[in-house]
Amino acid sequence: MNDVLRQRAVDALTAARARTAALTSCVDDGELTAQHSPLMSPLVWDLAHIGNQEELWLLRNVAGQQPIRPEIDSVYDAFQHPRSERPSLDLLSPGEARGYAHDVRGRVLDVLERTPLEGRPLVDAAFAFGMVAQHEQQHDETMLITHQLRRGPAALDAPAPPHGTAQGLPAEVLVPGGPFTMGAADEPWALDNERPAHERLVPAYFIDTVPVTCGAYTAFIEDGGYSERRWWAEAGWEQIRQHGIGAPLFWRREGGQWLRRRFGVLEPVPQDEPVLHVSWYEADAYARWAGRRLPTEEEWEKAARHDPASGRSRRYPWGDEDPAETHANLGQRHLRPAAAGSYPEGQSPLGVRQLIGDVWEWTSSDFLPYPGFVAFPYKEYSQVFFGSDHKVLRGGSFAVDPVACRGTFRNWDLPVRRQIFSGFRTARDAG
Ligand code: AVJ
Ligand code: FE
Repeated sequence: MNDVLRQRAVDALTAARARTAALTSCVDDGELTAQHSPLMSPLVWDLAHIGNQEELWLLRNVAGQQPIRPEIDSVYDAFQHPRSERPSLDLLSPGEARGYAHDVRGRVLDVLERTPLEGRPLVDAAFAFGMVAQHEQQHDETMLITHQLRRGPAALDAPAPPHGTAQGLPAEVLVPGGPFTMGAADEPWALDNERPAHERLVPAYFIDTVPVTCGAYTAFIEDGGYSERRWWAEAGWEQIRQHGIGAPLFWRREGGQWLRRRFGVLEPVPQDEPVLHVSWYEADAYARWAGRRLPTEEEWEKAARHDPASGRSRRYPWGDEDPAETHANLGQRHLRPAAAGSYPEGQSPLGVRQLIGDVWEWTSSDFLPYPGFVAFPYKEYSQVFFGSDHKVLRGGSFAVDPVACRGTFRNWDLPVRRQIFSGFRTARDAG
């Protein structure tokens, strides 16, 4: 068992590092140190931050080692410096950052070799390695967002995802009222905010079978959705007025059609693809225009995990098996969401599709702790973000690795954010 846990940790860490290397080797050093948007860090900051967190969480905390370079800790502490200021810090050069992360990783693999992973408090050691792999994958998604914001010719490429269809599927699915188990129980790498598992009573509701598509969203735009005050939450209305927003980020109108810029390529907006790069306010306004609403976080999770036949909650919509390529669009295998209706093998027991992968889905819920929440390993991981500032996103995007995605996984962000790989689906009360 120890060997299985150890191998799983090695594999997850190795896969994350391969992705980090790919994202930071396809552009030159000038582009690694440049700031492509004030919303993002220079790529070289993420690279060294990945190494620094790994050093803190595994070498210092788990193994009790002394700091390798204590003078750099504050530079890579996300709480000390907002992203917009990071280019002006005394950052490690790309070569130094790579060398540092590589050095940390070598020592981590030595520690992993020597650390028993089973049993209390050793389960926590196994978790710590999983958490570090997830952290690196989360920053890989962050770096992919930076790539999307970057100007200039494409630096990344990937094959197109499978092209399914929503034709013939019902527009919405009825989820019957009743209790379900929310949150993670036997999920070894679940983060603190996904715990503990607890029962929720959820009244019956309808939820969209597939995420809202670019085509459907275009109908909202062309119906004057962005110029009608009544669809918008107050702060959302202010944001679109102040910044002159009239379409999802990266869209532009040219020659009578909608185009979008995607990783350096300008292309017609695909009508049947889930809409991407919308803020919570845009999702909320669309839902109101459509006579619907965003699902709550518990409605989203019940649609994704509840098995009405057995009454138990699954790890994923399709069952308990880890994600396979036929289940979901995850792991940056593709650089876009798949058409709505794709991945029939990944659907939930009630037939809801694409809950996992493709686009992060905004929910109506604030990011709050579950009853019985305990911060672990630090309150800076989740707890400091709880409250009404952040909205919860669920399900993961095409850019999320399977190790950092499950039916219980909770992401959060500010409702104005739209550079993230965010989309949504809508819901309504039943009865
Ligand atoms: C869970 C994606 C909101 O990027 O701020 C990375 C993940 N936490 N480093 C973020 C995270 C610490 C986090 N999100
Ligand atoms: Fe981080």
